[in-house]
Amino acid sequence: MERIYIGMGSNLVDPAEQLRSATLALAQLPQSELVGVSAFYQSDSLLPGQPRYTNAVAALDSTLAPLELLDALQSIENDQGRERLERWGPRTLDLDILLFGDRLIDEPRLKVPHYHMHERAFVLYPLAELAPVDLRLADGRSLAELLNACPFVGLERLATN
Ligand code: A4P
Ligand code: MG
Repeated sequence: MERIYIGMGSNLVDPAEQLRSATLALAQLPQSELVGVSAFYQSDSLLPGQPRYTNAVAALDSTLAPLELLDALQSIENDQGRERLERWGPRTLDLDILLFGDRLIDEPRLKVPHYHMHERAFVLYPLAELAPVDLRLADGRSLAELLNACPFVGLERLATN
């Protein structure tokens, strides 16, 4: 079993409900056990002119291979009506593999750790609810260091999931 952290994001068609459905789908994945889900956080889109996002992080233990997990996550996205019209476009559901054990993965379809995760408050703060602060990225930086460098600005933590 490896511990995997998955970033969830939505800014279309009832985002909180999208994340709740995604959580149920993650709990059904084969060879896997859903360990926890963070609170939901709202923030403005990194791209102006898009609806606000709701984001959360899920922790999963799994024996799936990384590309098998990516395939499974993309079918969950598709089941929830994801349309890939433009990169970074608004989406009903985005599931990103943030960390996969302590692996460094650099394949055409999959880069882990997820690029930019280290500077995104909407990834780091929910991740910190689930992961130990001495968790280290493959490049040696700890989650505590990343949080220190990333202010909790523009994030709204929702009281209920
Ligand atoms: N891919 C490579 N590495 C990974 C990985 N670690 N996890 C490939 C998942 N997929 C990975 O992704 C494009 C391709 O990336 C996939 O086919 C896969 O093979 P996608 O989900 O189709 O496209 P995308 O989501 O538009 O691109 P990307 O790069 O995932 O965008 P981001 O970084 O997710 O940015 N603002 C707020 N507040 N909250 C957000 O969540 N998200 C975005 C999108 C912009 N602004 C945001 C948010
Ligand atoms: Mg994505």
